[in-house]
Amino acid sequence: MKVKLLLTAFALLTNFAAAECCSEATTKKIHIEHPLVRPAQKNKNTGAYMSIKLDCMKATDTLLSAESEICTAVEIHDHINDNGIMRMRPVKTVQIKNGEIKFVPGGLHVMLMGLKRDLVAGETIKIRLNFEKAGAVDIDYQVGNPAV
Ligand SMILES: [Cu+2]
Repeated sequence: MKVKLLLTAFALLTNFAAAECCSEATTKKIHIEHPLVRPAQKNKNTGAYMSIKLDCMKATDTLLSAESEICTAVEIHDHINDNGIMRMRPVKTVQIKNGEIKFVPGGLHVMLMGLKRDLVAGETIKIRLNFEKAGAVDIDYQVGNPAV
């Protein structure tokens, strides 16, 4: 019983130490860098890319879903190597660990399905990212072709 109590106390202490390092980083300090959506025509699908950064390396958060008025459905996709062919597949959630995760062509991306209108390079569209800790984050995505 005593041992269990000690272990609990230790767990609480270590949790506290981690929390102190990150302070509010796990809840609000989330940054979306280089948000970009590939241009595409009405009724087609397209991909959105960005880097999701957290202030603290030890902080974690999870991207639960994304939504946008611009299309009929939004999914989070990843690519898997299927016998040498890269295929997209939907993923339920994306964990952000070690402070950063990148959404890039050929990797993770936010898939905008069934565009309601043409997306033209140079314009800006809104996508909402829903995080477990940070909550809903509205981001302006530049429409343009990725460098890679
Ligand atoms: Cu996709």
